[in-house]
Amino acid sequence: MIVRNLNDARKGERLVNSNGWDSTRLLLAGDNMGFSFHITRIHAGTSHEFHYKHHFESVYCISGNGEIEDLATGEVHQIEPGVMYALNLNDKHRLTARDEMVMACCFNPPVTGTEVHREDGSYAPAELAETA
Ligand code: 9YT
Repeated sequence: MIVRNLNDARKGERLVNSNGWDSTRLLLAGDNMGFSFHITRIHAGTSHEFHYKHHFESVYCISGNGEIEDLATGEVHQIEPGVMYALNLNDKHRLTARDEMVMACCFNPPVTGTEVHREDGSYAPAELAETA
């Protein structure tokens, strides 16, 4: 069994800081669960274009609110606590936070811990990523 505390994880390398958001990777590829599990904070007033071409991601909003735009269709969905979205089509999207949003995210295949967004908004495919 694996048991990890978010506040402890935020004190070490599991906390990845980026421009306008951070992500604490509570489960990574090295845990051999078949998915990774992260708690992400999207900072208030920021907007991000992401395109996980090589991963499926599901995201559950714990707190805060904002919106997600499907960049293929232009459809906009409001995100608030209790709402989940799943990028089952590797959907290219724009995520905008009105206030700080705290989200629980799962990635399949799991991220290894080293990923940052590439210029096209994706993370590298699992076979190119380092193993955590
Ligand atoms: C919700 C979202 O896509 N945030 C960007 C970071 C990503 N979820 C991650 O690496 O945790």
